[in-house]
Formats: sequence, C-alpha cells, structure tokens
Amino acid sequence: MNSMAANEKSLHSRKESLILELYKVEAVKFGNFKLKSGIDSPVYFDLRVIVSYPTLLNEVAEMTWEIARSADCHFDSVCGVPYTALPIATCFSVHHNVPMLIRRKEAKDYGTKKMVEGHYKEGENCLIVEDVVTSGGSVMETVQTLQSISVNVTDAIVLLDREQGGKTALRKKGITLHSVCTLTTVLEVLESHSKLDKNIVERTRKFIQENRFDVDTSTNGPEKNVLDPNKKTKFTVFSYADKMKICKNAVVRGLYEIMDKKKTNLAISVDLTNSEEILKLLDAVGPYICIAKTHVDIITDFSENFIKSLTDLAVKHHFLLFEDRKFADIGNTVKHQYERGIYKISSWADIVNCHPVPGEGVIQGLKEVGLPLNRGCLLIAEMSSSGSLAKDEYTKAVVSMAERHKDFVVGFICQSKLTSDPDLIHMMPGVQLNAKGDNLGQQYTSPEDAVKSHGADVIIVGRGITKSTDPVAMAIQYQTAGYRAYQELLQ
Ligand code: S5P
Repeated sequence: MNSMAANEKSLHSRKESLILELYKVEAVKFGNFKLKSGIDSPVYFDLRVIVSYPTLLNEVAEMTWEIARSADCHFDSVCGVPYTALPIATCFSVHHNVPMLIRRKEAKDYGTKKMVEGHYKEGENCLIVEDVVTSGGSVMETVQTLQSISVNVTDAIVLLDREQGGKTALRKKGITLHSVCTLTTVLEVLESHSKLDKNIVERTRKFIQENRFDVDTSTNGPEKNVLDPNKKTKFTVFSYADKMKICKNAVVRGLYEIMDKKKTNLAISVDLTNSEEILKLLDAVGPYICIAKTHVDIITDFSENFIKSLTDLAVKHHFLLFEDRKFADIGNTVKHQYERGIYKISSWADIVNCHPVPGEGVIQGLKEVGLPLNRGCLLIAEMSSSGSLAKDEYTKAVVSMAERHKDFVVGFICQSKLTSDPDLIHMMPGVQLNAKGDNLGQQYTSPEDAVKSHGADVIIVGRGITKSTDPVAMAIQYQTAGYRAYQELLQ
C-alpha cells in the first residue's frame, strides 16, 4: 500500500471513529425534533456539546485541518462561524499556528463598533470553519462580514454537511464547501455499526431529499411554517433578490433592491422635532437603513430647505422616505392633505400610509395624487398599541382592500403576516431590543421575533435608536439583528 492510500485509509477510519464518538455524546441524535424553522426533522445535531469532550473537540479540529490540507486550500487566517464553531477554529489556529479572526454577531455598542476582532491585512485569504451546514446561510453571513472589511474568502470547511443544498448555494456565491463528513456518511457508519435500524435510516434519507434548499427559487421559495404558530399557516419565504424579480410594484421592487444591496430591513422612525437633529442623525445612520420614516408635523422648524436636505440624504445613502401621515379622512380631503399645505408630502415621500377606516375612498383620493408620481401607500391593518381596534374582521377587510388596489397599495403596517403575496410588503412598528413598552400604550417586540414570528419584511424602530447614547451603534445592532433573522428564515 503506498503512503497516499494509507493516509486515505487512516482518514477514513478516523472519520468512522469520530462519527461513532459524536453519536455517543449525543451530538447527533435521531427521533422527532422541531427545527427553528418549524419543520419536523428525524435528525438533530447539537455540536455545542463537544466542548465538554476535549479529546473529541481536538479531533474535530484536526480532521478539519486534514480536510483543508487535502483540498489544498490556501489561507492566511481562519474564522469560525459564531458560536459553535469558535472552539473548533481556536484549536485549529493554536495547533497549526494559523492566525484567527473572530466575527462578532452584534457590533459593539461602544468604542470601535468593530464587527471583526483580530488583526488582518486587506486582501488576505480567510478560511471559514463551521460545525453544520444546512442552507449555507450562516456561512454566508460570516463571509459577507469578512468581505465588508476586504478579507477574501474562497473556501469553507464544515464538520457536517446535511446535504440540503448549502454546498450548491455557497458555490453560486464563489465559496467552495469542504466537509469532514456528510449526513449520508453518518447514516452509513451508524447503520454499519448497528446503531440505527433501517427505518430510521430510510426516514432520514427521505427527509434530506424532501427538504433541500437548492431548488430554483426564482419562481418559488422554501415553504416555511413560520409566523403565527396558532394559525399553522404555511407561507412561502422569498429572498429580497427573488422579490425584486417577482414584485410588480416599482416602489417595493426598489425597496427590496436597497434591502438586498445594503443588507438591511431596518426603517428608522426619526421622531425628532428639530430639523437639524433629524438630518444629522439620518446622515449618521443612513448606511444601515432602508427607509427613513418621518412625522413632518412634529417638526418645530419645518422648511422647504429641510425637505431638500432630506431628499439629498436619501439619494446619498440610498434609502426611501416614508411619511407616517396616517391619512384617515374622505378621499377629497386626504387628496389635498397629501398634495398641498405646507408639507407637500406627495412631492417628496416615496411611501405614505393611511387608515382605511373611511372606506376605499381614502385610497382612491390618495391614489389620484400618488399614482402618477409612482408613489406607494401602506394600509394600517394592525397597530402595535394596546387595545387597538384594528384586528380580526377589520384586518381581513383591509387585506381585501389592498388586493383591490395593488397599483398603489404596496403593503401593510401590521403586527403579523397577513398574506404571502410578494407584492404586499409587511412593515412592523413597535420593535425594540430591550423594552416591553412605554407608559402610553406602545408595545414592543424584538427584531428577531418581528421577522421570524410576526412576518415583518421591514422592522420600524424609533426610540430604540433615537434615544440611545450611541444611535449609530444601535442602528448597526438593529440592522444586524433584523437581517440575521431574515437570513435564518431563509435557511
Ligand atoms: O401601530 C403602529 C403604527 C405606527 S406607524 N405603531 C407605531 O408605533 N407606529 C409608529 O412607529 C409610531 O407613530 C412611531 O413613529 C413609530 C414607533 O416608534 P417607537 O419609538 O415606539 O419605536
């Protein structure tokens, strides 16, 4: 036997021992498990437990190193996808003298606001290490963070590839995924050592086949049992890039393009009363938001110059303007309120909203002004405030109204997913990281829940950012949390 064949044999038997050991410590389990996405899975990986078994952790890191070497990967540094892969990357780094980078999940809200810790050189090549890959979304998040600081990534190594399409998805983004083992290998090894019976193996194989993510998403996204768990409704989850292709409405298409490019679903509600303060804040948080939402009638020194500067900032930082005027009168009155008066809202706001309580006339009145200007309108279908009357039958009637006016109505202000029609966007106010509410009836949800459980496409955050001592750091935190939740939903 030549030395290469001997090496391969020893790698093979090391893999086999590793899989048996992972099974023994219950890092790999079989049964009925509800995944984060709501899907029922017959197999579950919990690689977090390996930190309790140093020899096993070390072997995982060594196998990762062997695979990197045999695949001839070239890298100057290594970065583990937070958090489970961090100890693997650390062992890898220490034992083989490869500098490590740490990607933060949230930017620090003080000091340097760095997303990556460690020293690096622009243009250096970094190897990503991950524990389990399903759709490739988490690896991609880390890749994007590194790319944003000009660190290149060409390869990623995963301990376990669930073979649900992550490899293909990453390849499309220019990343080659290498794996220590695949779910198929795990099944083969465990079956051959009589750890699993045939039924479980078959069930798991069938599950992999039926839950792949490398399906063509240009016409369809993965169906997820997300959002209101009581409704048990399945909605198709589309990526922003897909929605850009599908949406018929130009305003929403443009918005998804911004969200995709800037990697943000954050709308700031800039509820300040001084125009200079508003402009200063928007200039600072502009790179992290997709929308600036205003209440122009609370500004004490409103002027036409303010609007000029506001629209300049929207162009500079590439965000849309949403005037939260909440029109709620008969068609003829709202038409004038929208077009005239001192604010001339229709001349600068890409998006406005209205309470459909007066009936369809309110939409028709606004539409007469807004449609020729290519503007969009959101219907307030639900509110974040406690005791809101906008619920049940009212909300259902609002959804039907929206469907009848899709040339001008682009979606909802709401608190739950109301339709899977990709033409209708869901924007959710009442979002804050750490507060439950205020003393005037406002109720808050976290960015993660807003996106993953309430179906928000866009999260609207006001005081969570504006009242912070470091609004830029907070905006980055909300951007990161909201975008991560969206990516997890896609996985
Ligand atoms: O149901 C709603 C609808 C809206 S538009 N609840 C809301 O809070 N809003 C607006 O969102 C509200 O007028 C304010 O401008 C923003 C929430 O601000 P925050 O400071 O509570 O985040």
